Amino acid sequence: MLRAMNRWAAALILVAAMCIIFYAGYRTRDDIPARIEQQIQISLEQKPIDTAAAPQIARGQKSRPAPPAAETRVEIPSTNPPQDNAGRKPVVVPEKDPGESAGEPVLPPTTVEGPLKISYPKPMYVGTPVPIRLINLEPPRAAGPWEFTVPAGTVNLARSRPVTASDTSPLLGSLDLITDGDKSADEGSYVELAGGCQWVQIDLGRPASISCVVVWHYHMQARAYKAVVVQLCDDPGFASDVTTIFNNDIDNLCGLGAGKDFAYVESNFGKLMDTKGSKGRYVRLYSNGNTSNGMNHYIEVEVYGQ
Ligand SMILES: [Ca+2]
Repeated sequence: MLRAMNRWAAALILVAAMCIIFYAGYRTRDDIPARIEQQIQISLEQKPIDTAAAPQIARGQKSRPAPPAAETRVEIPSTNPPQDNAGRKPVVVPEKDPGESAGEPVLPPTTVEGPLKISYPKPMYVGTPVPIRLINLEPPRAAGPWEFTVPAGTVNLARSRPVTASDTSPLLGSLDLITDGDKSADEGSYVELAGGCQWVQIDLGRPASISCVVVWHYHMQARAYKAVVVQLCDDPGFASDVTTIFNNDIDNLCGLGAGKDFAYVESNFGKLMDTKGSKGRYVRLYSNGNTSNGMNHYIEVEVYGQ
């Protein structure tokens, strides 16, 4: 009898133990989604890694862990132009070349050896021609463009370059008119210097090999300028190593020595002077009045070289 009761007690204990184990397993399975959700929430609330506070690379360690990628902001350009507050489109001002002025456009350097291309102003002779009496006046030349061959890389080195003069206070105009590219003879397009022997000087900015110089003194009237002398030098004071490329000052009025070149009549084609590749940084041009009056004038000077 006692042995039978022990069996029943053991069976009850075994059944109770199984029920407890089954119940515990059931609770554990129900908790899994809740715990996963809690872990995800904790991960989302974690702050970014502070790279400054991150441990330094230990000796022998090849590299530190890569820091979290920085936020990349992608700007999507608008297809509409920006507008001001009034909804109006802004005025677009085109960029201007520093060397650009009211004159002719700056031509690019020549790419091959060939004819020099010069932009000429329109002829502007007006009034009654004044008789020209010079014993060294050249024979009449057929009016037309100059035919002159220049090497590759030739450009007008004088364009927009600074100009100085013996007469620092011109009677009309200003010295910058001499290199501004405007070759008109209209009022406001030329500079008038005082009478007597005067010079103007262009700084090319660097020593250059010069093929030719083209000069427009004043072409509103058929006249010739006297004592025209053109020189090149690397010294702005023209104290030494001066190269004279043109001199028709047969009476040595400017004190630079008597020249043998011909005097010439002004025209819209200007006067081309062959410098035969002479070198220099500064170009100085002298004159001593003209056959109409005692003043000295310049419309434009071009210096073609490399
Ligand atoms: Ca000019």
